[in-house]
Parts: sequence; structure tokens; C-alpha cells
Amino acid sequence: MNAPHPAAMQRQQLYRDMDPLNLTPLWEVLHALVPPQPASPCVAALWKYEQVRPFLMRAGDAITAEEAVRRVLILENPALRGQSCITQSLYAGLQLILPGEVAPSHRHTQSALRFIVEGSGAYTAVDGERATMAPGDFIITPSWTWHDHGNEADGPVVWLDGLDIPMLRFFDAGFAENGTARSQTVSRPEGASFARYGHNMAPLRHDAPFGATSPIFSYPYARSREALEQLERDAPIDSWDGVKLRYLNPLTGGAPMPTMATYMQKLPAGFSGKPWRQTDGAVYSVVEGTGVVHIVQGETVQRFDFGPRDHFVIPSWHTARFESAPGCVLFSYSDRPVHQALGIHREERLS
Ligand code: GTQ
Repeated sequence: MNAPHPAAMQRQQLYRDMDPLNLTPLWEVLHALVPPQPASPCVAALWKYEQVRPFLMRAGDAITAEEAVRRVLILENPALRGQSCITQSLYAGLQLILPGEVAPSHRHTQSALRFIVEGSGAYTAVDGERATMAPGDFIITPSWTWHDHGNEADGPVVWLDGLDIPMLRFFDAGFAENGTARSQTVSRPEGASFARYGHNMAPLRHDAPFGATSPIFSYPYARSREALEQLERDAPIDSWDGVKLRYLNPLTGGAPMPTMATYMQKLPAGFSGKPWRQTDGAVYSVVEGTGVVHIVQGETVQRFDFGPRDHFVIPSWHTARFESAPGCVLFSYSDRPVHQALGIHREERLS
């Protein structure tokens, strides 16, 4: 056996001696700290709704919405189990509310989006205004606004919760409060926000009622779908995204929430897309149709066959491409507004 190199021994001695002072040498970790390209610890993953749904319904038997406060099964990234996140910055969960139930009023600094997956007629209330849910609707709970959910319909309602929980945890900026009333008092008629801000018009002396968040907190599916359908008929199809639109904060033209951007896209029948990658990892909810996403990261090649109500995650800088024989509609969200605010967003469209 060779004797240890004197320089190596000298270094090891240095590390041991300074360790009690909480000092550590950069040169041992520099490559990992400043990687040549993003090396996400997340992996791509798919949750088939037919496999998840039975557990949601069992959760419905096991605990009430009121007792759980929020009866949600978290979609955890398989490589980050125990951390309650689907990417390093984003949270995703499927929330169930049964007929007659109420999820009590609370507020928190985390922003939330709801994307309705199954069932109709439940509501979420934000700052005194209710939004009734239907599949494909995209609903926002702005940071620090009181919100409760309820189901006055006759079947279960399930939606995807997308929150910036891991981001706020990273910044140690999470605050929360429980409401005193079980559900908040309704003080504005349903649709008031949409009437004020949802028609490419705005009140003359408007403020921004929810700060950096969109004053529209419900974006109904019928409207989004109609736009995509018309574009599919009349406009060129993008070779990477099919027909893809981003949801807007009408007061700023930016994303509806300061931390999360949301998108809806339609892949036409027979679509075979080109590959792309981007720094913002994204979570997808399949609305209609079926398709395939191929995801490549280094040596790892994955193929997910998806259908309605399935969910999947494409992590940062993983190369993805879509195919759909019958055509499909996909909702997605990511932390892109944060990347853009920091000037670090990158996207590559490959051929
Ligand atoms: O509905 O307020 O999935 O506070 C996680 C945390 C939902 C909610 C979640 C929450 C909520």
C-alpha cells in the first residue's frame, strides 16, 4: 500500500482541526455548488388518477374535511420523500371535499392555485366572494387572503392544489392564521371580480385588490378551452407546445401569482412535438384526451402514457417532448415568474 500523500494528510488534518469552528473548505464542494448545468435532485414522475382515486376516497372515510382542515394527498417527488414537495420549489396535492363538508377558513402567506379535476358544484371563497368549481377551472387563493372551501353539491369534488410552500419555507417567510368563523361571510356576489377584471376592462379607479396577485381568482375552463380550440383551427401550431397560452394577471400582463405561472395547452390530433427543456420544473394536470410524454435526463429515459386526470412532473432541465394521437388538453404550472424576476430563466427548444 502506498503511504498517504503528505499534502492529502495535511489537508485532512486542516479539515479536522477547523471543523469545531464550523469551517469547511469550498474547494471540496465547489463543483456541486456551482454546477456546469442544473442537476436537479428531483425525478420525473407520473400519478395515474385511477390508482390515486381509491386512496382519496379511503381518506374520505378516514377523516373529515373539518378534522383534517385540508383533506389532501400530497404528490411527493419520489426522490424527495418526506419533504412535501413535487419539485424543490413547488408543492402539489389532490384535495377531496365530500357533499356537505366544509374546509374551514384560514389564511397564509403561501399562494395557492386550484385546478378542478373531478366533480362540480363545490366552492372556494376568497375574501368574501365564492367561486363555484367545474372541471378545468383554474382558481387562485392570493397570499394572505381568507379562504374556505365547501361542497353543497351531491358528489365528491377533487382538485389539484398547487402552492409555493417549499419556496416560502426556503425564505423562512411562512405565516398562517385560522379564521374565527367556520366559513367566511359572503360579502360580494359570485362573479363580481370577473365582471370587473375579466373582460379586458378594469374599473377606472381600480387598485390592485390582491397586491401582486391577479384580481381575477377564477378562470373558467369554458373560456380557456374556447380560445385554444379557435387557435388550433386558425393559427399555426407550435412544433414544441402545440397551442399553448399562459394565464394573465390583467392588471400587469404578468403571471397570475408572483411565484407561480399557469398555462393551458392543446395538442392537436396526431401531434408529435419537438423536445425542449427549461429551468422551471413544471407540474401537469391532464384535462382531456390522451398522450405520451418522453422525458430524458442524462442516461435516464422515461415514457409516461397519460389520460384524463393524471398528473405528472417534468423537473428542471429535463428534456421533454409530447405526442398525442387523439389530441389532448393539458394544464400546467411552474415557478417561472421567480426565475424571470431573478433573470435566470433559460429555455432551449431542440430539434
Ligand atoms: O386549501 O388552504 O393542499 O393551506 C395545502 C395547504 C391546501 C388550502 C393544501 C393549504 C391548502
